[in-house]
Amino acid sequence: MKMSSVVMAAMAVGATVAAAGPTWTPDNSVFGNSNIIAAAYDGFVYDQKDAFFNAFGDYTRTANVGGGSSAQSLRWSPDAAESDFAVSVNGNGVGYEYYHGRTYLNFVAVEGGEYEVNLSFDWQGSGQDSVVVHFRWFDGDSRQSETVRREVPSGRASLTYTGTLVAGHHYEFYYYAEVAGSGGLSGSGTGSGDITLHAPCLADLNGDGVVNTQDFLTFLNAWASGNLVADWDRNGTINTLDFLAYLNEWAAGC
Ligand SMILES: [Ca+2]
Ligand SMILES: [Ca+2]
Repeated sequence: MKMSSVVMAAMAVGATVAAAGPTWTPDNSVFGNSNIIAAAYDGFVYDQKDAFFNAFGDYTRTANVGGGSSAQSLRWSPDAAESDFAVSVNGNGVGYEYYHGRTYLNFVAVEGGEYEVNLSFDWQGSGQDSVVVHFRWFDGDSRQSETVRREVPSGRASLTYTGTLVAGHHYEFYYYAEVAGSGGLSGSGTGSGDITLHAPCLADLNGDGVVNTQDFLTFLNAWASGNLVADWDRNGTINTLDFLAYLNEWAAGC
């Protein structure tokens, strides 16, 4: 190994401290209760079914009008939020119609870190003007927000978004999938909305997103030189157990 790579690896060790992963807990102190809404409007009649909650759990609602329906389910856990959307429309409506499932997740970020959103809705039918998926986050502490939206004239709308939670901040995540038309809407659609909290990749010591030989050399240098970064089991001493513990995570990758 060249001396320069040893020095660079040692510098990388000194500059990199693995962060804890993001965690969230339901919280209604800023934005009120979380909610899922199934809604259906056939031009004559509007039906909306809500489920309000302030806890992790499974929630399902279905709205029905004129033989059409809009259903939404949510499974919210400490690791993720997973939603499913299902719409069925039979062409009996007149004029402007829409069918959607909406979710409001209100929570506090206990620990900060990265999350990923994947939203998609696939409509197979006729009479539609738009197929939409929409995601917005609002930070009640910094008062910042961002909206990501995809709209297509037919077929499948989808979006992916990556964001970062700040520890201690209160958030509202709002997302929905919708099909709307202005005459003779008919068909069916299915979709999903997933929010995943990314566990940190601890073995990626230089933080470049991949686990490879460079990370291993970085660890090896820290271990050989007694750098506390190599105290992988955090017991205050650096020995063979730390080497084996790191080796396991390094072999597992991310
Ligand atoms: Ca790496
Ligand atoms: Ca140790």
